Amino acid sequence: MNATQLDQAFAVIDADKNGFVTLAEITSALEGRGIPHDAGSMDTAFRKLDRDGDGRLSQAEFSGFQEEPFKSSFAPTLAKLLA
Ligand SMILES: [Ca+2]
Ligand SMILES: [Ca+2]
Repeated sequence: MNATQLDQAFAVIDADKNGFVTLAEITSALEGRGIPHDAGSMDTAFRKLDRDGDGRLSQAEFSGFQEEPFKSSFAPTLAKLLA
């Protein structure tokens, strides 16, 4: 998944188009498309990526999914949002 695809996944997940994604938006995007994921590890990753702790991920924070240790676990899952 490249940077463009990551931006596209962000746009798909950001259902209310406010420029931030919440854990609820991520979960709903994945579940709405029947994409299997581990809710517990997604929750853990979300908290780690939320560097300013405001409970939502900016596009910059979201780009952390592109970096290890998150990339191997989550990039394939997020890529399915674009399929
Ligand atoms: Ca949003
Ligand atoms: Ca944040």
